[in-house]
Amino acid sequence: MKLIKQVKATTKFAGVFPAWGVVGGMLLLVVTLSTGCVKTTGASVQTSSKILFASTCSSNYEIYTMNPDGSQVVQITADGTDNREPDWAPNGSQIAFKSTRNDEGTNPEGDFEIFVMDADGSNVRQLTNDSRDDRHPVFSADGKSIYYVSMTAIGNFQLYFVGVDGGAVKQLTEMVGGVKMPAVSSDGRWLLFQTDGGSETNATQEIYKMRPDGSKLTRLTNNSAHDKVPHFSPDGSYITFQSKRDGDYEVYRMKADGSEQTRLTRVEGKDKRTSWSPDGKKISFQSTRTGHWEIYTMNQDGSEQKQLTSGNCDSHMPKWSGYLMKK
Ligand SMILES: [Ca+2]
Ligand SMILES: [Ca+2]
Ligand SMILES: [Ca+2]
Repeated sequence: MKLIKQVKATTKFAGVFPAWGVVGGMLLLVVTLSTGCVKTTGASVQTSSKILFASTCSSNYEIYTMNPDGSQVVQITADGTDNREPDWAPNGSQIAFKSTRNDEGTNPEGDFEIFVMDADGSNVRQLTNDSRDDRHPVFSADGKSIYYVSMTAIGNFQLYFVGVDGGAVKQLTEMVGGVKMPAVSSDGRWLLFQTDGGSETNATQEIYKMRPDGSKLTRLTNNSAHDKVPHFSPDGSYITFQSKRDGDYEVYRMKADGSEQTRLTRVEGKDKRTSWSPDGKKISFQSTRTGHWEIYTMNQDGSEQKQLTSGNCDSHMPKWSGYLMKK
């Protein structure tokens, strides 16, 4: 991948700013261009919940936030590289993400590395430094560490762990076929992930949970279709996930022990990548039902599905802040 220097990308960005549509109310773009850089309001700790997402609306993947009703869209990154898979720190003060940035510095291969930045996009720190693909960063419940997956020497992905302040990385899984998409329970006692299936096992992707120390590994789904991208509800009683069991990717919900698997979406197009509001009443997800990837919310029973983003581009990977906040 050819990377663009930050100063050039910023200039280009200012000229082709995305045209956000208006869906379900006013969608206000709050960006101040100051000396060629995107400036945000940048509070250190959040006092209200925001939805974090990645979007191609400025031509490459950049990271944005918005209010849970779709208003007040703020662009957080603008360096012209590939910035995706953002995740909130428990108190909303920091964002973890993956990026191909720093190709002229600490990431000469231009592969995906794991980064952490302050919530206003400042103070970016690179946590991994290798030539392999690093993906799916999520904060631990205490906010001190990041779980992520990294490609191993044999080409599958396994779960790793690194401190937010850097330091040595630690491998947590060694599963046949590999694992992806870790998620953390709000009390920090459980990890969720999907097995990766693929050519090594010729198996479907299925959802597992385990303790962070690797004990109590439990398979939660078991069928002939892919089940993937699990997320706990804030109280840990439910898990949302996506499945192809009915022929089209839909969002499902199950109890934390794998029982009562219930379909929540019934729309043509892919419905994927859930996250929960901090009060456990709403679920955000992404869908191709309009032809582009757009971000939606719905009640936790699947009712009142509402489109938040709209544009001639794709918006992905919503993460609702406050999920891990201590009540
Ligand atoms: Ca890497
Ligand atoms: Ca690298
Ligand atoms: Ca669907």
